[in-house]
Amino acid sequence: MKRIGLSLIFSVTLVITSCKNENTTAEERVDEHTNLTKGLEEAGPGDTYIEDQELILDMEPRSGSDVSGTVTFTEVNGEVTMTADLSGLSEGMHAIHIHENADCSAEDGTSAGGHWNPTFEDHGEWGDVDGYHKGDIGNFDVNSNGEGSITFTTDQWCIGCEDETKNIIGKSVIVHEGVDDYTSQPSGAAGTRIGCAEITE
Ligand SMILES: [Cu+2]
Ligand SMILES: [Zn+2]
Repeated sequence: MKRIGLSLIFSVTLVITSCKNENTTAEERVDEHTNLTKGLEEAGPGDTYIEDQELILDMEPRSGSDVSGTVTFTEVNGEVTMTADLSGLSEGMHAIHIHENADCSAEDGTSAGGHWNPTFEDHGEWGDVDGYHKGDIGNFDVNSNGEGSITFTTDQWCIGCEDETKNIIGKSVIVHEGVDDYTSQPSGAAGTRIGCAEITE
């Protein structure tokens, strides 16, 4: 399942400004707010709006695993948020990265290539002053039911923009059996690739 949603959300500032009537009750303000939002959705060209883009990807099992779930990317106001909701994993910490190719065809996920590293830095923990890959999301925890989730937000990615040091389209999300040690080169010694999702529009 892949879905691209493109919706227009009108400026929050406009809505908040218009809801500042101190003589109304909270309930009335909610009504006012709802009506105003409806009104703005029908507004004409030239009005302020924020473009909101969303990709929903299925995580496919690799290397004989039972991994499943979804990975969602949403871009709002120059920031991309990734949310992965996964199951079928072993309990404990697992690495998750963006790898350089949108190609999950290999049974062991190796077709996805190495970590996405458009700025040619060393592997590391996200934000490390000594460098890190743009795909170095990190680790997430999985409970005793085999379920785990992670939410990650950054302004260093975009969905389909011109800047190839930021554009996540054409890459893939890989989940590993092991833990990223944030030190070993070139990929944190995270082990077998047990899940793969191609990031395509
Ligand atoms: Cu990886
Ligand atoms: Zn890396």
